[in-house]
Amino acid sequence: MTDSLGTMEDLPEDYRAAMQAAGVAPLWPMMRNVLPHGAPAPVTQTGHWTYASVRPLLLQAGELTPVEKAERRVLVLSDPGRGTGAMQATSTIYLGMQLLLPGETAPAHMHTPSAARIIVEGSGAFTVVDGERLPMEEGDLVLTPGGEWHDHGHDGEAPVIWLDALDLPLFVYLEGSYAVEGDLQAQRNRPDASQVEYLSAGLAPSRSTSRPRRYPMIRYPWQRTEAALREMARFGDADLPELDYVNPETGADVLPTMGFTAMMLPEGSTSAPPRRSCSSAFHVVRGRGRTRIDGKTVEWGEKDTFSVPVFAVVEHEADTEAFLVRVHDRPLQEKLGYYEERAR
Ligand code: GTQ
Repeated sequence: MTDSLGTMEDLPEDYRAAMQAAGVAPLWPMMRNVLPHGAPAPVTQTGHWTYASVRPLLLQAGELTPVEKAERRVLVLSDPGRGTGAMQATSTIYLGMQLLLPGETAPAHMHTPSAARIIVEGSGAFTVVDGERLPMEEGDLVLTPGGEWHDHGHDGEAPVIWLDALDLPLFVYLEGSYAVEGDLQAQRNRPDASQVEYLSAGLAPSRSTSRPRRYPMIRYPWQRTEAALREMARFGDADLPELDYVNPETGADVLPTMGFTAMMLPEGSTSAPPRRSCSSAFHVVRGRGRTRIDGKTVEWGEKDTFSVPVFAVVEHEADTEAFLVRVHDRPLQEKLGYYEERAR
């Protein structure tokens, strides 16, 4: 290992000009930028988007921009490390807060990136994914896997707001991001699969008579997630009740690149997870507390969202009983044979 690699300035002027003319560049002056020693050097910085600051702006967008002019009425949560306007919260995760007003429709489209929504406020809205009508109630996780048609509607009385998480930055990086517009979908006249085929954990439609879809369950009702976390807190062995959202047929993460993990922090509890190679964003479903992230403290409250760069040292502390959902890119990293955890 050498710490003193040659610089661009070490090289003669005419050689540098000749390299430029040939469309090449020397690796060694840039070597440590792309391969730093021992651990990555993330661009991502911790972001904290309080609901108190985002909600009024989103409601204002509802007055300023009709949904027909927006297709999706969304305020994007920009990574402070990349600056406001950055279409990403971490290297791979896009986050946006979306508003739908009563009676509005967000038209049908499909796109190559995958999306998932965590419902933040309101009731009466629904998403239709591949013909399946999915009610959106607070805390629910609703998937829109890449390539699946989806449109949003709202039969309720008050504004509905949800948090979108997409692997959009990754698809932009792959030069693979695009959408196709279509007509609103016909809705099958039946409840979504979480209410029928997959009503109970551990039970799946008989394999002898059914051929499961690639994404058999699209909606994960919060009520059940919270009930399961509470029972784990009561009887489980884990210090900290945590549940990964999984495909009920395969046990795999719900989407190819993004993972979702729900956690409960009992009142007064603290938690110090290992340093992880994946980037994360936390959404506070309920509760109040703080998280120290590489020494920086985020004081979070209900419906806030904050991000955590790769390999950060993280410590949670809950003032009240708290429920958080973590969005992360562990599934992607595992597929690359890379995911690691390190002791603090
Ligand atoms: O609801 O389909 O935040 O297509 C960004 C792109 C939401 C959506 C976003 C989208 C959507």
